[in-house]
Amino acid sequence: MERTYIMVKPDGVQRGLVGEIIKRFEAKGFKLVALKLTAPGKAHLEKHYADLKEKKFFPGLIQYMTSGPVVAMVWAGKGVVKSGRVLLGETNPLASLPGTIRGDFAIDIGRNICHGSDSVESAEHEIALWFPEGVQAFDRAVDAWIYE
Ligand code: 3AN
Repeated sequence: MERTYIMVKPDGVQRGLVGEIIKRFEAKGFKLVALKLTAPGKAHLEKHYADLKEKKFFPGLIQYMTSGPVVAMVWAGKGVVKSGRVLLGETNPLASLPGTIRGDFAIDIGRNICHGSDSVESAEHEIALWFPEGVQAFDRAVDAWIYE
């Protein structure tokens, strides 16, 4: 089954939005397969955002991302990478529709609450980076009620 890496960023954790974000992915029918509260250092975040390192906002991004703990999660399900990005909304919260997480709870691009992998390939790369210990497989009884 397809997997994606979803992260509640420090602002989302401080604002008490962890449950709200988990709730939306659960309600959709996706399966939570890994979760941890963690406060990674600068080097780890620089790896996560390596493709943005030439951007002007990069130092501010790393500072924001190391300002508090994050909730790192792996979610599984059919089409979860693309659908997860739809649930999150646009990178710029002001361009995000109501009903999306960023559309409902955020204003600034540099405080946009959550991260979601942008492709199946980057999802697997990010899962390996954030869960080097591996992700255990669990069966879930409701699958037959979600997939035909
Ligand atoms: P997304 O998180 O939607 O995949 P990316 O990968 O382009 O978007 O950007 C990663 C993160 O970098 C964003 N979530 C946001 O926190 C930050 N970011 C992106 N663009 C800007 C910008 N123009 N100014 C400040 N921060 C930005």
